[in-house]
Amino acid sequence: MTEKLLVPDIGDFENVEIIEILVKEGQEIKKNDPVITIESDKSSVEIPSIFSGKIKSINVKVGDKVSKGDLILNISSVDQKPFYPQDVPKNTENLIQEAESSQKKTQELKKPIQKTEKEKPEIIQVINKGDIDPLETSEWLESLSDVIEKDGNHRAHYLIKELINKAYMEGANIPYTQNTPYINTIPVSEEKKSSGDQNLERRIRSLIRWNAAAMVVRANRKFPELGGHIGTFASAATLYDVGMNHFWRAKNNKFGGDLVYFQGHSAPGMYARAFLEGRLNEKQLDSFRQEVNPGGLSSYPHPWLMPNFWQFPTVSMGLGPMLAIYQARYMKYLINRGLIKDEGRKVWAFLGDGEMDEPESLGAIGLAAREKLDNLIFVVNCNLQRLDGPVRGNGKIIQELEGIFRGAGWNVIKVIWGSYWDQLLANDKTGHLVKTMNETVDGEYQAMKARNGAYVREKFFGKYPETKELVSSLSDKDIWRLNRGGHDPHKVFAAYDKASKNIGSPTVVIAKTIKGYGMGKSGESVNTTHQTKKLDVDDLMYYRDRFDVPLTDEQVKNIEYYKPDQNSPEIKYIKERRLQLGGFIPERTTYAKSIKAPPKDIFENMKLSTGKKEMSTTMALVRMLTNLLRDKNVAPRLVPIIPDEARTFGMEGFFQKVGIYAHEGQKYEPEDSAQLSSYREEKSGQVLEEGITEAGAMSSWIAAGTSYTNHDIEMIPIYLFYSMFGFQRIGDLAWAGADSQSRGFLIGATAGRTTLAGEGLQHQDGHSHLMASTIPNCVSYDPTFHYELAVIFRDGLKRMHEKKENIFYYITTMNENYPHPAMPKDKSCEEGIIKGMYKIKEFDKYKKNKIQFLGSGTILREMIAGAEILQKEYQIDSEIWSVTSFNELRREGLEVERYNLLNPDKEPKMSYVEKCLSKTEGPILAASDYMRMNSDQIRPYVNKSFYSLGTDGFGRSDTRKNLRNFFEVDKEHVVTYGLSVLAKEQLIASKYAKEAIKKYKIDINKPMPTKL
Ligand SMILES: Cc1ncc(C[n+]2csc(CCOP(=O)(O)OP(=O)(O)O)c2C)c(N)n1
Ligand SMILES: [Mg+2]
Repeated sequence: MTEKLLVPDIGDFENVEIIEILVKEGQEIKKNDPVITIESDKSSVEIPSIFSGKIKSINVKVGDKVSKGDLILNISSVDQKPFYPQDVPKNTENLIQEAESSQKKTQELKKPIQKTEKEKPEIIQVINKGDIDPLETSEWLESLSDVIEKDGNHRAHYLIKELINKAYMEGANIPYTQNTPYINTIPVSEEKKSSGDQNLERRIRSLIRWNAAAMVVRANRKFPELGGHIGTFASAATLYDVGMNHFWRAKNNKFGGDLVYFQGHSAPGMYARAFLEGRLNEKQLDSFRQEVNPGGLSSYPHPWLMPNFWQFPTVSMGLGPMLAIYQARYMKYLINRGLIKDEGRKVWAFLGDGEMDEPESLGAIGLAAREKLDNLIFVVNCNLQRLDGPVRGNGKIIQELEGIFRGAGWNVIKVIWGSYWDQLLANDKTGHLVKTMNETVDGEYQAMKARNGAYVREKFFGKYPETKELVSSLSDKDIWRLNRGGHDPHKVFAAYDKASKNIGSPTVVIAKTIKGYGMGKSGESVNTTHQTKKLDVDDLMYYRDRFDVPLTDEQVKNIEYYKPDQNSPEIKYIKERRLQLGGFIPERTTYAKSIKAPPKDIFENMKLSTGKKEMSTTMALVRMLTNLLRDKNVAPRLVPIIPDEARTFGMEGFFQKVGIYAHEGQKYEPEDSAQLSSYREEKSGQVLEEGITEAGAMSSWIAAGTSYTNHDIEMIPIYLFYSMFGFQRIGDLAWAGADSQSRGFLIGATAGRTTLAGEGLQHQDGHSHLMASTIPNCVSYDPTFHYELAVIFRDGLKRMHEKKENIFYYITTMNENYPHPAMPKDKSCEEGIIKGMYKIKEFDKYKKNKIQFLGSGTILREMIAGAEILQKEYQIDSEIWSVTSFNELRREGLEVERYNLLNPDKEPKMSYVEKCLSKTEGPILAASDYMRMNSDQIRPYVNKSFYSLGTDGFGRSDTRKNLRNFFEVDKEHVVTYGLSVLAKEQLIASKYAKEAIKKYKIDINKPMPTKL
């Protein structure tokens, strides 16, 4: 049966040009195979076949303009019924999905609720004050206790919810509560007990504490300038230890490994553990914070500096939480796309309570809940202090965080009180203890731990006669021993156990601890704890005694490390535990296979002239990506990342082509479902459509760019953004991405100060290249023509993903449409493009005066136009150089210069810039759509007069023409300044320049654009 394949609904476009025919007559094709590519002035999209079969005839050719309903080809179809993707009965699909998920839910509900043996009935707190009918209250509460006892928490929860619903329906005013009482979330009866040897674990923990502190103190004794932290790890030691001994599974040949984001300045604790594990030696510990010589330990987790150890840079507060969320999301993305197995791996992130002040820390928690990231566990160490003092002196950080995370849909587990409190809480029949706990603010809690038992008795328990009575039989010492949840391995174990088993939502464990735990007067719970890095002998003795470290006084005075013998129970235990959990953590390895760069011919059409056809480099990039999606090696590994700007960049074609990643699939029929580029969400979708979050998009880019180590699969992230909302917005994340050795492409689209005509000051970027240049492993380019882009991109693919160089690319693309010439035939052109400059054109008709023009990005075209005028109207010759990267040129120049200075007796080397320009004639005028500093970068490497034009100053909205005139980078200014430069060099008379100023109506009294 012969079928006609027609042009489908392509949205608002008509008469769209065909730029590629992807099939031949006689060819067998399958449903969904692309047959032609069409291109509007903004984007290019492939049209897929809706039949399988053999192509009988093709009715269109490249260059034809087509609209909806036009015949593309005839095909002898083997299909019984044509398949229209847009005809998928979404409702039916939804029904099936709903049925499946409700079935799953019922199954989950049916799962027997694990009944734990209860020693005694649940205690319900009763506060009598203000209760008009205490008897009725206690009947209700008893009923609730019975339900919990008989049918479990789920049933109780259900009944409470129903009661609340009913109350709403009846019009009752329900008080809003975001908090639970200030007690542990997990009742004692439900605590899972650790199978670990608690005595041995405590001894090990004590040694780790000691060695961590010793390492910091020793370093500072040698070099007081080095700094370091003791108090932070001291507060978090148990939180880490329980994870290390029982929960965190390492990567090995059988398992992908859990990913742990360690709190940056708790690094000393990780080194101290690695020392006991035999991974680091004393010499290395003694090189803490001395990283210049090999073997030093980095101050904080920096994968760049310790590439076999640290996996995640976290010390810039707020980045860790975001990166961890997007890492967990990316892990699910890889699973849902079928690229890695679902092994139940987890992402753990350790955060400080002060760190939660950072907007970034909380900025993505909604996404984590929305995407049901049950592979994510946050542990917030609430030691109630940050650097200067209390985090929430007048409030309670734990309650505040509980409310925020609960509101966002997280599973919240509070670990506030240690086991010594259990009995007291059980005896709190009047509820006054919990009342006191609720009423006491963090400032008081902190102060109490800086004092003693008597103080706590008076200030805390002394508030009510009932609480005073509760502790009447306890000594001050007993009261002092009442511990906090985060220091109690039992409570921490129970919390981690519950967190790891939680399904359907991310979990946050909010643990209460003491900053500088065990440091005594030198720094326990005092406002200056954070800065303590020196301990005197008395402090050290106290610390040793507090944790029973088996060192003599002499050894303490020498601040010796303590490492038990290889065969000691401690070392055997620590190793055995890690062996059970698959290996050491942290450890950074990679077993990813490289991705073969696509053959050159995939980019071949980008080396041809576009003739009269105009297009932007952004469009050329999208074309190129569409081509890459046909390369079987590259296609599945591309991770296109867009923060809600796909349409701005003409990438909407990707929605249908590869789908938008959505963990729930698509539960609705999109409004534009009948169109070719309709909004298609899919569980296995490839595009990460992030919504409006550049920080989130960058975090995804980092997750994908480090996939080769964290998931052992090399991926190619390509993140497209408004260039102004790149480095300027997420600079710190870019730095962390560089530290993480991310590989991938950052595309600063709509780039430059004058290409984005209408948008104005906040949108127009004239400095992103300068910011890119500050990152040592960021390779950046500002290409003008499509072939330059193709050469650069292919080289990037090769360097990063085939040869595994730890670099990343920043490429700017513009949204200005213009025709693109063919790539010059000169063999050195490709090399020049990659190195940063090549000669693109020469005017040499008159052989009198010559000037060298160096242009980059869109301004290169103004230079070419200006040079043409100079030739025609002023008989001035010129050579025009396309500078694809001032940044790369400068880097090479620096290196050569350094070599020459360090080798004064050797033949000097020539920088690439010098090689290009030293034999040329005339002065140099360079320009780009960025600040003058961009082109000024290469000034030192030329032995000629050098002048720069650029777009220094605030952007503003206007037409491109007016903007270029304003910033003095249009062809008229190129001509005028060119003449002026030649006059200054005394090569021509100044009258020519003066005439040009008049002719082009240039106001010489206009202030510098930087002042306007
Ligand atoms: C973005 C950023 N700003 C400031 C700092 C400096 N800084 C290091 S630790 C710290 C206090 C951290 O307090 P908290 O998060 O409560 O951690 P704790 O040490 O109490 O566990 C600050 C401000 C930083 N590392 N990163
Ligand atoms: Mg803190």
